[in-house]
Amino acid sequence: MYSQGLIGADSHTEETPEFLDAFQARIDAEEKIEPNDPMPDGYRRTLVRQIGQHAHSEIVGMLPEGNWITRAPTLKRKIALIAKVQDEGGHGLYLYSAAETLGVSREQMTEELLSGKAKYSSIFNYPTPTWADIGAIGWLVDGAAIMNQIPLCRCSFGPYARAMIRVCKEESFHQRQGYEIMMQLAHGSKAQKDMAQDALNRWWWPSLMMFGPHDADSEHGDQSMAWKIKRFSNDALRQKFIDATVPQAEFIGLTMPDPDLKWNEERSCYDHGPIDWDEFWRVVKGGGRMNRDRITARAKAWDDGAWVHEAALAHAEKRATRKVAAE
Ligand code: BYC
Repeated sequence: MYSQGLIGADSHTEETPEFLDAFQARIDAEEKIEPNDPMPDGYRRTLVRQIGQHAHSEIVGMLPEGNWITRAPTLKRKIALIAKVQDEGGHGLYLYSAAETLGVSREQMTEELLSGKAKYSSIFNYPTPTWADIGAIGWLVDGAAIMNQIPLCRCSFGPYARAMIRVCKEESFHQRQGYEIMMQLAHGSKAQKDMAQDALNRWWWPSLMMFGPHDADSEHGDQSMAWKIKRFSNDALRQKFIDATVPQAEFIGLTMPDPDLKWNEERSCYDHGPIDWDEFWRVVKGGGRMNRDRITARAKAWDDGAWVHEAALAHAEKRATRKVAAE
């Protein structure tokens, strides 16, 4: 997907069976792989793809919530929402930096997002028509993100794993602010409770899709698990999320929009109804309600910010020239 630069590890390492075995032995011994270490090209490409997609998701993820900053119902809600959206921007920056250590530039990654070559999470292509959507995003979307990201703190690639530690702490605050919004709405007037239930109805299934296709259809899953980039499969994390979230909905008196959802004594987890994978792939391929708006907004932000970018680069170049001249 991304063209590979030459920064970091030697991209010409010959991938002999001995080299691949030695690399796998490091992974199996739980050693962290660092940017300048020799690594198989596939490992590097998988990380650039996943970290790039993750970074784009954080940045695009600022848009649906940013939409509500000027309309948050109280000053306190507005302060919390601004802080949350700002955190997402920070997460995107750590992640772009982690990907850059693998020899891909931020410009390349952004171009691939804007051209539609690079993906971002399907979840951000749904609209946020009511205030309860902000509660549902915090509770469900950040809740799903935490479930996915806690294991990434143990990812075999050092810069990604370290970035995830801070990201997860912040996501935990985001999840609570969302759940607290839902709790207050669910305990409010009938209209407020209905609004909360409607948001849950619209966000539940897309949240389950965030974990990616079923294991049998996950193209990269097995290799990523062998490389300990991913620690759990898509279905395993989805199940953990369902099991953690259903009691939270019950606690605030909301109903999951899945008639097949049932506790399974034998498996000690919830069974759930079928996920609409046609919808998932349609949204991933650009056919969601908000895909076009999201990319248009990102393209505008990139173009509007070009002068800042150029000024920062010119400043950095000038400093480097001065440093060389002084040596
Ligand atoms: N949306 O082989 P698979 C957040 C793609 S942001 C779109 O299982 P993999 C937040 C997948 O890329 C949350 N595409 O892939 C921010 C692959 O296509 P390519 C973002 C998806 O990589 C603001 C194909 O389907 N989190 O937290 O092994 C506010 C086959 O899938 C999706 C991350 O990015 C999807 N949902 O596993 C609030 C976490 N799912 O690339 C919250 C890091 C799958 O071959 N990423 N695809 O063209 C991951 O953990 C993994 O990349 C995934 C997919 C579990 C998502």
